[in-house]
Amino acid sequence: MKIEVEQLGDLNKAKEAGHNKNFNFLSEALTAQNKDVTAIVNSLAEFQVAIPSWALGAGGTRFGRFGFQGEPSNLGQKIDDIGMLHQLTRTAGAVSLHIPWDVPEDYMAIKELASSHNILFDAVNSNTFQDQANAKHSYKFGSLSNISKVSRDQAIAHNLDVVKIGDKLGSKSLTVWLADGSNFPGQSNFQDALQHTEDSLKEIYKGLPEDWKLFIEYKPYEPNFYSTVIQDWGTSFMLANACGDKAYTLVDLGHHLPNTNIEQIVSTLMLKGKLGGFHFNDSKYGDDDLTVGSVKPYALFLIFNALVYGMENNPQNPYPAWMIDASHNIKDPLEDLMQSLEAIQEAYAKALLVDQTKLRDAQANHDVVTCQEILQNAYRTDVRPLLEKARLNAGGAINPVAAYRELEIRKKLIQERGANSIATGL
Ligand code: LRH
Ligand code: MN
Repeated sequence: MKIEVEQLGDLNKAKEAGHNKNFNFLSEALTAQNKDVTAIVNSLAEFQVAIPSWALGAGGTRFGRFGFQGEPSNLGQKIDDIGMLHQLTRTAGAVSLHIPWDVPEDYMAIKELASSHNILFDAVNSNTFQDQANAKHSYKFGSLSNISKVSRDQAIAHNLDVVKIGDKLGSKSLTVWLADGSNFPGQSNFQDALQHTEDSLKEIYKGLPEDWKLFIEYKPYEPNFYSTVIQDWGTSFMLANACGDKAYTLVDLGHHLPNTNIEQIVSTLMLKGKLGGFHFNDSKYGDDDLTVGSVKPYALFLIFNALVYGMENNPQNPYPAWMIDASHNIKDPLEDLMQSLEAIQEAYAKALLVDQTKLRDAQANHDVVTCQEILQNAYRTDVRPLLEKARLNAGGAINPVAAYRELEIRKKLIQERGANSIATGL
């Protein structure tokens, strides 16, 4: 569904006075600190996050799923929903497809629809953690790591098919996440599993078009609960190096054991030129896939501080891929995604306020107190007027969630799609 530009204009009109007052106040304060407000606003506008095609309906757990009315029941409707998100936020300019959940029926039609919404195709995701109905060999005991060669070959072939699908859509990267591992001590030979995985990834790597990237996503546990073959950043980093220059590590924020220092992992990967991209979400315990910034916003800020430093000082690392990977168990998926996009932009804006030079000087003088002051001054700055300005400049909504509700978009989607339409995905 498309929102009429006039409708958006009217909604913004009602909020413009408040926005201008806050924006002018903040700009004055930041300009006094020699911050280039226009440059920061432009950086926010350029920062585009890919929306996961598998997170546009209600998610669930093994204990149940509470459906959300008006869900998109095909890829076209998913692209339409992302188009609506992009119209309001101006920062959701891409989609990350999951195969086979979202195989296009008509490639031309889907490409035209996506470009009509200014939506690009970011990384495509393979799926060797579920057995497809017509599958010859099961992934119950693994895919790329499986002791049985026929299962490994089937998984390699699937990944090469996913690359072909992405290539037809204009995608330039493949994300491989493996559920492979074991549930009990003694169940698998760790070395065989890792070596099979490395050899299998190298076969997939050989099939990558010249200008493509391979993202290797790690995760400590789930669905296997004793061991996971690609369990941590080090294993992913090792496998990426074994594959070659086009292979990188993908950091899913929810894929870390409690209290892991993720910003240090990000710094290390960027120094080594192997940070491929992100799956943004938040979590309290495990891979909870909660709204970005809803539980640990300061941790997200510290990660963006490491990212901004890396993007300014590590030309050896390519521009990372920004993607959300969340599951909406109780919230309206579209409102949840808008809150996540806001939290990502907010963390990025605050990180852009960190005076990296002053921080280096304070670090050099072991002035630990000043180091913290520099970080927390940035973090404690209410940057929301900058986000609003970036959206306004790009024709978006000053307040996307408020606009979504005032325009009764969910109600219209239910009228259009019915109450029982269900989205493919998690
Ligand atoms: C695994 C994961 C992976 C996706 C899946 C939907 O937990 O993060 O990125 O394939 O979620
Ligand atoms: Mn993920």
